[in-house]
Amino acid sequence: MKSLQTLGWSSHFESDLRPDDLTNFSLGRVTQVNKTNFLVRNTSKTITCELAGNLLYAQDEFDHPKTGDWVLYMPYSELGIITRVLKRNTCLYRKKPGSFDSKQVLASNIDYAIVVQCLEIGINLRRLERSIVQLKIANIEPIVVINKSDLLDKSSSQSAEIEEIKNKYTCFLLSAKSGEGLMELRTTIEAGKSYVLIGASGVGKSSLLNSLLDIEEQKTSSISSSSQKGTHTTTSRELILLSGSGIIIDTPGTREFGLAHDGEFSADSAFNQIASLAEQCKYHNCTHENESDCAVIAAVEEAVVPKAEYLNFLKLNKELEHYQSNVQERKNKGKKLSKIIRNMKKSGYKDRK
Ligand SMILES: Nc1nc2c(ncn2[C@@H]2O[C@H](COP(=O)(O)OP(=O)(O)OP(=O)(O)O)[C@@H](O)[C@H]2O)c(=O)[nH]1
Ligand SMILES: [Mg+2]
Ligand SMILES: [Zn+2]
Repeated sequence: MKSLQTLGWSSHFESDLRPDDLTNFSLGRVTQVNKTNFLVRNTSKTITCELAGNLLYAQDEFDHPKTGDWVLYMPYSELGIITRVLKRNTCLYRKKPGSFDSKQVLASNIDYAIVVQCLEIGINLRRLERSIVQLKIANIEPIVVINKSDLLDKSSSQSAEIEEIKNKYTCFLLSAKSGEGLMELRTTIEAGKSYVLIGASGVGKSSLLNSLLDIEEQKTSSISSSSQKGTHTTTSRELILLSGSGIIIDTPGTREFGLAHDGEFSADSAFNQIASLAEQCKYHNCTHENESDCAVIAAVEEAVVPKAEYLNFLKLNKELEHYQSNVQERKNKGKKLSKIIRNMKKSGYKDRK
């Protein structure tokens, strides 16, 4: 029998429990979301669950249970009926592909995200910065893994790129295949903490999880020789327990990782060097685009900050602003519409009199 802490339970969730909840319901953590049901793990087993009506018809899909959520359910024969999702501690989401103003949850109640890139497809610093901005928004600690170290070409620019990443982030260079460097990552994984693996298809997320488990739990397959891209082998988000250690969620490779956040947020927190330079800008609200006496622009001109990094910083900030203004626009439209409906009702009543 596992303890709740082994599954990632912490005092945060207790505050959302009502006095009779544990008498009336069972408690478990969602390990997988399928088309028509949910797998929920409790301290002794995994149960297939469905949604109670109030959740099934919830207005926002965002409120449906997601992999990593803690839920209350009512045992019903061999199944369970989920009645409530406990308030999320953290939630990793991205802009829903194809939408302008909605979010898609990738995993919830996560402490660390293992952002995987690999030497076979190539390191992409800009993509890494993008993921880290979204992780900062979600208050999730990033750990960078550069996989497939067995393919390292010392004569190429790879070593310099790896050094650059190591200087900026907690980073492990390893090979899920040969096991080289795996121990260093394994020893940093904390018992009872939740991790999510993210990165493009084919970088080796499932292979890494298999190596940490020492068994072939997750299906893997090689990247296409013609396109040099992964073949989207993992198709659902699945939570797996590492025996005596942490909890890991494997996810399908993402093609697009659009930024999404409803409130004000600047990419600064993911760009440490730019953030500390910004303190020396003349204007405290400097956008670092064209202001005079901007310490960031000066550092880019002197090549202290790489130009590509600076341009990505501006681009990610613009993307965040754009998302926020789309959300605002939708809210304003909603307000206008309800005002029209209110007025119509008022005049309707008058007409009837
Ligand atoms: N050379 C080498 N190949 C590796 C390593 N790790 C994984 N691979 C291979 O990379 C390919 C893709 O691995 P997966 O684990 O399926 O990748 P994934 O990130 O889970 O991909 P999706 O599920 O599609 O998102 C497989 O053929 C693995 O055998 C490694 O360290 N070195
Ligand atoms: Mg996979
Ligand atoms: Zn500035």
